[in-house]
Amino acid sequence: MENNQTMENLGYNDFFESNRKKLKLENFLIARVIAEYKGVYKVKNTDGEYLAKITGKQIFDALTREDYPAVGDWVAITKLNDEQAVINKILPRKTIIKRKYNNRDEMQIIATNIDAAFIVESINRDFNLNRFERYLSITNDGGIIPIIILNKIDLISKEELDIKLAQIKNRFDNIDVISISTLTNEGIDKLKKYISKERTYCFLGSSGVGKSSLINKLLEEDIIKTETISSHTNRGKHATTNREMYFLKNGGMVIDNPGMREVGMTDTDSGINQQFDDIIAMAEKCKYADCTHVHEPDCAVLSAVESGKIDKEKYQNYINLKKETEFYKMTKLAKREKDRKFGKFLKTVKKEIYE
Ligand SMILES: Nc1nc2c(ncn2[C@@H]2O[C@H](COP(=O)(O)OP(=O)(O)OP(=O)(O)O)[C@@H](O)[C@H]2O)c(=O)[nH]1
Ligand SMILES: [Mg+2]
Ligand SMILES: [Zn+2]
Repeated sequence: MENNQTMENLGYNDFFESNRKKLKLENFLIARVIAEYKGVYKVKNTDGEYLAKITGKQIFDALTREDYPAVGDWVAITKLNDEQAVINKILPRKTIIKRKYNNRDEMQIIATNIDAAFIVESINRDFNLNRFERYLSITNDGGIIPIIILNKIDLISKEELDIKLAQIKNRFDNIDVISISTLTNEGIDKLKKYISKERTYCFLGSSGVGKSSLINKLLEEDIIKTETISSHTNRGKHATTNREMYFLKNGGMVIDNPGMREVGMTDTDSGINQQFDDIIAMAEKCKYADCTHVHEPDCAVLSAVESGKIDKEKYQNYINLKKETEFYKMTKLAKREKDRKFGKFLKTVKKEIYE
């Protein structure tokens, strides 16, 4: 990186600066989290890069995963030496992408403070409209612009590609789609046009779809290690194992992510409602205000599905995503109640000890 880099070049702007003042952090150095390893973060500012950990107090005070730093965050740090620092505080986030990633209802932050997300599927065997819809719901929810990438178009015919493009257009009519092959370079120039200086982007998608290969194209150098498909399927191995931000020559920043097996909903209501706005609008005409659109009589949504006005697969996906977010919120509530009771219990025990 050039030495005359500014904080703006790293994505800093008035939003973060005003929050820094509000939180009275003027005496701290500010840096951006550019990589995450197990419990250790790489942070970067105009002076350089540091490996950093959070304070014990932060760990003690953390209530959810959202209280821990994530790649993309702006943080207040204290330098320990030229290589190490401590993260004292996370500045409020402008945008966030999160998901539920296992059946223990754990939430994970994928990235923060990004402007747009490229949702990648490989066209030959990974293509799935429902999965796109999941990603679109979580990007909507975080206030992030989504762009769909169909990669590996060298593996199918022009006719097959046109059919898939029509399916996407039919299901998501106002999302930009880029068809790419990192093998033939088709579409790479189009992708480059989406990336502006001082803005941050991230690549999302299953393992093996070509996220790292795409970023290598943007870097114009094979900086990131990629894995051949046969070893992917044979060993179920992820080539990329940690989240990391890369800096492009044009001044844009891109975050590479490990492939995701599950894109579960958290408290994603608003993102889902945005994604399925035609169903939400139709629901206004249901007989019951609390209609779940599954079994009620005079349900306008079910009628629209029957008449073909609403795509059946889209409707089914809507019901599934809605169920997931309700379930997530319910288990969170139950957990909080348990924690509250445990807190009370501790208090009584303490009282008994002191009395
Ligand atoms: N045929 C074809 N193969 C591609 C294309 N892009 C990437 N690949 C291959 O797909 C395999 C996986 O690519 P990666 O870039 O490692 O995929 P990834 O999405 O980063 O995977 P994870 O890091 O595991 O999430 C590699 O063998 C690439 O060479 C493409 O456009 N066409
Ligand atoms: Mg990768
Ligand atoms: Zn209904």
